[in-house]
Amino acid sequence: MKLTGKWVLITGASSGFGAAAAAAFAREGAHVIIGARRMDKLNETATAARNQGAASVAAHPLDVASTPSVEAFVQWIRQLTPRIDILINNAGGALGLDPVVSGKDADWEGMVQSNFLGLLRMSRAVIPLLPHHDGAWILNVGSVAGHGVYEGGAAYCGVKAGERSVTQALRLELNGTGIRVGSLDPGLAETEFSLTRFAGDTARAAKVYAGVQALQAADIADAMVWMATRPAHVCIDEIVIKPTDQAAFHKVHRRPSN
Ligand code: 8X3
Repeated sequence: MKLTGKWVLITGASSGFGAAAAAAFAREGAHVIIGARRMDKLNETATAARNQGAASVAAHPLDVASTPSVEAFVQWIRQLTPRIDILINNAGGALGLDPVVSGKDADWEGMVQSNFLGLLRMSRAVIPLLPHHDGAWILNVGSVAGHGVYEGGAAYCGVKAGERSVTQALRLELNGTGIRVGSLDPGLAETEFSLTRFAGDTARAAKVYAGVQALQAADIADAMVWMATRPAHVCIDEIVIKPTDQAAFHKVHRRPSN
């Protein structure tokens, strides 16, 4: 399926996978609509997408953790286009790596709001704009954390497992409409993910990727474009992508530094 002239909506597009996806779909000639909380960063994404040849680019503040913000965002979209062809639910992330016994309410609630409820809110608001043909698509960005657990990951792994449940429920609910639904679940990826998880502690974040040839945001955006461009009758339900160096959560090959 060609992406030229398709309307693609990407949440969490201020950095990482979302920003890379905006550039990648722009290169395909799509209309790119992006949302995120940080407008300064979002505007940088918009400029980059314009430079990549998007049919058009529009950016607007969006906090998926807030129903009024999601509703205002979709009202704004309705002034641009009556239809969205592709929704990429990318917003979310991890907050903290504490074991349950010392977990913080703010971290847990933040992760549930952005990763899990945010996904539900965005899907509810945008599904009415998706056409029932032509391979319309909802892509939820999950994680390998939705396929297993690790110490300190109870809440994050929980919401990412929840994301898979939402994806699978939507797949069932939308069967017969022609709307495709899938999940893309990355492993170790060098984005702002760890910086956010560790509240801006750059040294701790850098350790996560030390010696590992981690995934880059562009690798994930590349896979998104591949999934989106399958023929309309082909739905990629779920993809797990990890760095070659990461065989499992606790099995990561680290190269010695020179
Ligand atoms: C990010 C991957 O392994 O840090 O979603 O949970 S992991």
